[in-house]
Amino acid sequence: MYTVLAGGVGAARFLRGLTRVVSPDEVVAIVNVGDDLTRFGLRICPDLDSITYWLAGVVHPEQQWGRADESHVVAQELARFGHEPWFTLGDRDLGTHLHRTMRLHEGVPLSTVTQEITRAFGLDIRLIPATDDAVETRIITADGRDLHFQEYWVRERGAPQVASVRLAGAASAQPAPEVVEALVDADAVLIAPSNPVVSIDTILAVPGIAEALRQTPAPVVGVSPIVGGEVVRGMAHKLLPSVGAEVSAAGVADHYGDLLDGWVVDRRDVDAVEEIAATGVTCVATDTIMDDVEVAAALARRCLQLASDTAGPR
Ligand code: FO1
Repeated sequence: MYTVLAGGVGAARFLRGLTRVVSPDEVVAIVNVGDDLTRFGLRICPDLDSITYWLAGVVHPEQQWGRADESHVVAQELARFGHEPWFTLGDRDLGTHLHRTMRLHEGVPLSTVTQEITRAFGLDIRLIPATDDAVETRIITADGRDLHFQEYWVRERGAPQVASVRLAGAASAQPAPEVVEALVDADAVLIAPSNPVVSIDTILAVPGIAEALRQTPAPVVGVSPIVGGEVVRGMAHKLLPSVGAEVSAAGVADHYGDLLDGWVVDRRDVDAVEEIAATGVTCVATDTIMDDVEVAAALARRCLQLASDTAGPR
């Protein structure tokens, strides 16, 4: 079993490659739920849905979230009532949110509903939300506001300066069923090139998950989301300074610290390999920009190779 800590699009691209290299039914992704929100009474789980839509081949090709061939009839009708359209929900996408919300109201846990959704999209990979409990990434801005992650990123377009980030509800949250087992019993644990602060740290903030990662006998190998000192996509460059981390491949490795056995950086960061290796983390450089699935598959193969090279008692 190959267990991946996953955020949104970076993780989706990586998982598309990994599922070319190993059988999808051997892959478990533990997915961030800190971005989740309720709009119009509907529960929306952007990272779970982005991964599902990517792997099912139905993601919107330009946006890279939401559905391809999407229409917005419902959003237009909502605008009629003056509902501010800052978070767009397409008609096809709404089907997923309606099903999820209905099942959650019936008392079915998010992890079970997620399995129903992935099966309905024909996926064999296992996606597990980090927790079934309500947790929420909050962005504290330099001007003292406390925003939901989506208010910061979508409504305010990531413009406010970030003072700190917290996962509200984390202290009393529990890992979803099988999350700890997926880490402890894995052959390898891979950390996708997702946002370290609002995707991976929020998974690790759920009590018991970081501990399982430290305890697992499996090698833990991560991929840098920072290439040449710049973020590949998203907002990691705006958030890393808020946790005192440098915006570089070495900075993110240092942020994960002793969780890592191996770290994969892009060829453009080959100069950082020695510095990272000096900290005791085995480091290699390869192509990490997953514009096509062949690159993603080669990257996944390299990660598994590194995992087997670093396997053994820690
Ligand atoms: N991102 C946007 O920039 N604008 C949107 O209106 C928007 C709507 C949306 C609806 C469903 C969904 O699953 C994702 C959506 N996203 C939207 C993407 C999302 O905000 C983020 O990119 C992720 O949360 C970060 O991983």
